[in-house]
Amino acid sequence: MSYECIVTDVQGSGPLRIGVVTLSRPKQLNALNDTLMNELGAALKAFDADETIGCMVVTGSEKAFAAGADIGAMAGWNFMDVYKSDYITRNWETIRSVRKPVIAAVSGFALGGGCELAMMCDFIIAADSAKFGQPEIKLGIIPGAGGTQRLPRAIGKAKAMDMVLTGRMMDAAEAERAGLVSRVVPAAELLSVTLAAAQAICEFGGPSVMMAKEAVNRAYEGPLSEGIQFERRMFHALFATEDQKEGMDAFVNKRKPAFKHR
Ligand code: DAK
Repeated sequence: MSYECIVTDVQGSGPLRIGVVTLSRPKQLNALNDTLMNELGAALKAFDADETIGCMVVTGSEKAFAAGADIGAMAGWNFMDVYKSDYITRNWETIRSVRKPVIAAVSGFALGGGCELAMMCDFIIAADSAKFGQPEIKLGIIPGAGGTQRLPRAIGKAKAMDMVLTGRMMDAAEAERAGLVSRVVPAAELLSVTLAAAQAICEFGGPSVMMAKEAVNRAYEGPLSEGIQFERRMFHALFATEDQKEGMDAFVNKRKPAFKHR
């Protein structure tokens, strides 16, 4: 499948492989327009439905993961344009319906919608060159793709307020200290480290990977008591899978498990 604003690729070895999506609007620092968001959603949904894919990676260029929503495209819109066309919700939320893990590999700028897109992924691995920010305030708007909600959950209210109200950028080291990213690696190793993490995920049992993602998202999005209840049900349900029998038998018999992803 060929796209205009993204490049897709399959990487890794073994029965389950890694679907990689690279954002590619280099002249605009991967600014996110409708075409790009439609293509990203379609590519992720296709990988999600593909039985041979176990994990996905979304990445950009060395200079920019994405410098935000396309300001040129938005500049002339009025309230009715964005409200009636359900701007953002209609194609930005697709990534949240993907059931397999999606890792963001971020190098360079992840600003505005770019930071929000990275936060919609399941976790972020950052290059030491990464810069995160929600600078929408400088454009007379506010974050509109979850930034005011996901950023405080990720880094706490004080830092989120600072970022959203001053529009300042946070470098990779600060982002790691604050809990926005899971690891920081040298820029040259970003893709290899991210692919290694994705490969490790691909080698675990598919049902437990999907249920683990669902359960962590409950913690992130809902109240604790509901999350605990959900986790318990998922945990119980995994005892109905072949992978649980295999994983535990392999441990007891001191051998490597051969998961069948069912
Ligand atoms: N959109 C369009 N083009 C962009 C862009 C963007 N967000 N960011 C950069 N570019 C373009 C620049 O215009 C420039 O194009 P040419 O002039 O070469 O044609 C090219 O990319 C290279 O950029 P610079 O020359 O500026 O490069 P520098 O290295 O000097 O600076 C920078 C890099 C990332 C610091 C700078 O480009 C910058 O500040 N960019 C804007 C960052 C920004 O403000 N991002 C937030 C965008 S607002 C909504 C929901 C969500 C949103 C909106 C509404 N609703 C629910 C309604 C989200 C909004 C946003 O994300």
